[in-house]
Amino acid sequence: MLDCFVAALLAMTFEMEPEDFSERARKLFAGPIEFLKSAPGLQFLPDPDVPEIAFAGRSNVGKSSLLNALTNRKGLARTSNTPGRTQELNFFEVGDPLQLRLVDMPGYGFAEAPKDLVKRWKHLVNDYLRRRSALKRALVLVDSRHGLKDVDREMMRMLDDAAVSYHVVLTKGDKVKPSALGAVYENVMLEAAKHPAAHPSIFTTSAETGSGIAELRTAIIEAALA
Ligand SMILES: Nc1nc2c(ncn2[C@@H]2O[C@H](COP(=O)(O)OP(=O)(O)OP(=O)(O)O)[C@@H](O)[C@H]2O)c(=O)[nH]1
Ligand SMILES: [Mg+2]
Repeated sequence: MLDCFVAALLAMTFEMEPEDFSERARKLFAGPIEFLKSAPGLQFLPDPDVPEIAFAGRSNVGKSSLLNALTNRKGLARTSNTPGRTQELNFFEVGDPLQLRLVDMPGYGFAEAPKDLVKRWKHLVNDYLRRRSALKRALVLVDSRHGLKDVDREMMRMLDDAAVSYHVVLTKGDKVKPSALGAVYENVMLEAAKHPAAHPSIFTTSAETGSGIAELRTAIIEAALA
């Protein structure tokens, strides 16, 4: 009788133990990951059958590079020095069996963007953010050298309005001295705290050195699969 009670108690304790998301994240990101498709409009989206995590940020901020660093694959997402290279919603499938999708969104805010392109981008992204039930979290990438710009604030408001929770992620951390990085981090923290959908955890990353990448992987898995 007592044995049964102890066994039940043990089982409960075991069940209640928090999952080790970092180990789960490490395994998933080391496993099968494939590019699925580029969607130029909502009618081309895959079935919303698994959780999605979307990557947003100014053109050239390092979205595609971060995707490659997270997945440890150099050429998974196309990177380039030409702003505005990514124009569609690019879907990447993680896990076999499929566990989640990463979505590389078109970059915003480059000076020479034609007006109709900006308009098209806004429609596509806004529709996706507002209608996609599978979207569990967004990452708003911000260049460590520049901090938040008005276009980033606009993106954050768009996410607030669509009620999509997001992490601000500082990119290219290797390009900034630690003291300057600390100041940018502080400013971003203070400003993000005023946005209803901004998550309090902010990440500092470098696709070049790999710093902050494992932590971000864990946050992604926690947001998608918790
Ligand atoms: N030093 C350094 N360079 C980086 C880092 N991340 C990206 N870059 C460089 O920044 C440039 C732009 O990177 P991308 O990953 O193509 O940027 P993107 O945000 O996907 O750009 P679009 O698709 O045009 O919106 C490339 O030359 C990258 O090599 C980083 O962490 N450190
Ligand atoms: Mg890109």
